[in-house]
Amino acid sequence: IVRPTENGERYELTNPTAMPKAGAFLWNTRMMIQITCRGYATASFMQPEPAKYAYAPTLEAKTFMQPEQNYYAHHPGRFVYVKDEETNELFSAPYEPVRAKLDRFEFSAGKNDIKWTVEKLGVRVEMGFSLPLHDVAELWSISVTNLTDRKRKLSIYPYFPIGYMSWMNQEAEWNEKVGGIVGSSITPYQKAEDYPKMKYLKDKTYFLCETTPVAWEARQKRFEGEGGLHNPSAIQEPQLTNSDARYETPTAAVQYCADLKPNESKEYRFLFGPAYDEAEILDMRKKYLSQAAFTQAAKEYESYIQRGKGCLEIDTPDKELNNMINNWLPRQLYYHGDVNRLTTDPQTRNYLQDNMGMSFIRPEVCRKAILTSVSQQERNGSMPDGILLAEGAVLKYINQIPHTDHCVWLPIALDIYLSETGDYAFLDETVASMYGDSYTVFERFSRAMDWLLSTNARDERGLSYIAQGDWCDPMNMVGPKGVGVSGWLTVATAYAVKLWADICEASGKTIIASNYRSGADAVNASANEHLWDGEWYSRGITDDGVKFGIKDDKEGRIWLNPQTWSILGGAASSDKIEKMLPQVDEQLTTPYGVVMFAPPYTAMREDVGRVTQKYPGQGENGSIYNHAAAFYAWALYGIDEADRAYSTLRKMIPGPDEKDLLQRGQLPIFIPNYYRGGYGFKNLDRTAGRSSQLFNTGTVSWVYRCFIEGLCGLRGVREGLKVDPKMPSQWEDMKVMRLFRGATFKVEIQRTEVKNVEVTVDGAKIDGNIIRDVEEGRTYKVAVQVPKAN
Ligand code: CEZ
Repeated sequence: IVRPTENGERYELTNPTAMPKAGAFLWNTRMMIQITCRGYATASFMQPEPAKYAYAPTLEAKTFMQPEQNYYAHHPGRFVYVKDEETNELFSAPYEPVRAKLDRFEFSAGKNDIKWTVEKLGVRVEMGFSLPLHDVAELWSISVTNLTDRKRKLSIYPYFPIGYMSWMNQEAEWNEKVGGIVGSSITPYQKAEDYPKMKYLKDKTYFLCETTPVAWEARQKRFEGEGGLHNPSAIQEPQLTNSDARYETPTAAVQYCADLKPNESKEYRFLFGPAYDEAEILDMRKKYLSQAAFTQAAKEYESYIQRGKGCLEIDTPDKELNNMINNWLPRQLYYHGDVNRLTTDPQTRNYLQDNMGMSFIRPEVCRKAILTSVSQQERNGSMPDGILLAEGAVLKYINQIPHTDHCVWLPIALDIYLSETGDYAFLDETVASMYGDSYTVFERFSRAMDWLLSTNARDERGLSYIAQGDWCDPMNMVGPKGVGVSGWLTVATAYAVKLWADICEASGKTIIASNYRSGADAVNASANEHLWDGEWYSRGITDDGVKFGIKDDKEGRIWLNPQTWSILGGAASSDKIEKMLPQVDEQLTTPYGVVMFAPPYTAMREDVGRVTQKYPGQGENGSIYNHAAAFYAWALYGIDEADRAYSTLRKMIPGPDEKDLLQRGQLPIFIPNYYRGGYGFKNLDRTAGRSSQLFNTGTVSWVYRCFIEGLCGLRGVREGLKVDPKMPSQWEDMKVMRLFRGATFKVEIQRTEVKNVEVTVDGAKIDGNIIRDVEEGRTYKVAVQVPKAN
């Protein structure tokens, strides 16, 4: 039911009911749309705060993108009804709202567009859409073909519900001048001082038709009538009634009459989107609503997506992995780096991690993000909870809750940027902050590390305070009194400071480097004294001095992050690692990946917080939270655990076998933020493995890096490219194409009888495994021999 086509550039799903929530997403610099195989869509755009132009039929809460979003008959979507005028039979494409059993169904997710082919009653409907590059609009084409050898008389009804636009003011009507249905509204607000901001919002939604329809409905109730969406009353009549909506729920449904000879097709084009006024709608029509303009926009969009092409092409024994890495993962990463999840105040840790992966695609984006971040550094060296990206933006929602980990992500992002570019001059750049102080990048990073090491951030035992959360956002009740500490943050502090020491060292600042190294050592010593629980590290100590994430806990007994980061930061000695890894295998590893902790909480634990109230196995409450699993994989590569690393990463990708695909319910075109946990637990086992369908996740930068620098072992160092592949033991060879500092490396990796990695560049064996003095524009042929697996 799921198959890759065009070298994995597209994925097709051939059944609309097997994985009902499976879908795909497109974005441009100003908007994002996620659409399911059945036609339900969620779109939003920035103005500058996120807004909608197609709404639910009832008042919606404004919130961040939700996992496992639920769909229902009246959910916003993009549909076409087709009626056979001779028999009155009806079906709809792509599948909703009629849900008629189809003769053929194909949902095809591409990188640049999304398409469907649907057949029923001897009629083929092809739907497809893409986005323009800089404007907020959907470019739809719908074509209908007569597959029979007789003449057909059909009515075709594109149906793009607009929904409940506003409780203050809403209406819709056919607008002759623009050639489409236009819904108008006023975004609700309360404060008079907000009026100037509201005044210029794009409060209109248009559905423009290239070909004038014979009739339309702009009032949802009139369209649907008593028939319901499965068989709308208006469609039962010969012609739609040209209704309008006056403080009634708007919709956009239009009717075409098509008399089709055998094999004849009719094609229609539409534009769907928001606008400020009629003039803007007319502009959009002129700009986009023609075949030529569609073709042009598609070209532009394609080259935009192409610019996000990654720096790695792999040819390994694992075909599905190749597809994911070569086609889809860099695309997801590019999405993150280019639009920052469509928020104006991304959480600092998200902003840094979403952008650090851009080092592999467009390093200047990462560079800029680091500058933007440190320009908002607090006077005391700490980092704020969110980074403001638009004028007038403010910290909202979760960003009003104090989390203590934000400084940690700075050296992590910088480390990737510097390995990829070698741009150490960056450290000397001066950055004035929003508070008026001025320091170099180097000084700002040192200040952030100093803060992490200071008594503002650590208690008298040397453990890091958690306040109302760390990386684990909803862990809000461990330390609200300012006493509780985070086990993870403690070992993560050591990692961050150690990374920073390495960077200091590489830039020739040896004394400073060794000071930070001692700082990290002291943190690690505290961790080992207070957090080691015999076979693993505990997750923290509450305000009341209760240690948790320990063997005596019935729930939340062992957490992945403290183990991972104690490896990364060096707290864990090799004998401790030897104890931890089997525990992770045994208690946390499932067929769908490694869970964030286990067992999941089944009831509120008031000294841990909101995370324990999430549904068991969902979200942070013991799911396979891929972000945490990605940290783990990265740590594993660092200690040469190639098999564990590969298997952790591989399980992030749905499939390839059908049973796995069905259980996850997602196409292998992105990595979701989680798969449900609870594998093997009563009541939870049935849903274990189910995808969140949420493609916003810090996971992707880490995973991409794991494949480039871990699996392929092609990691930048100051002097050049270090070669140290880490293939899983069952592989004998693989080929890799890697772009690095403007050069192309064509690498063939093979297991042979060698003892250590041996590298041959353009026929000559090199000393060691660093290819030095990389020349821009040059293509290097690299042969790598790695030892046989034991
Ligand atoms: O949010 C993510 C955060 O964006 O959760 C991660 C955290 O590191 C990311 O920065 C782990 O906690 O309950 C909550 O508020 C949750 O924390 C969610 O909001 C979670 C969602 O996945 C958002 O996409």
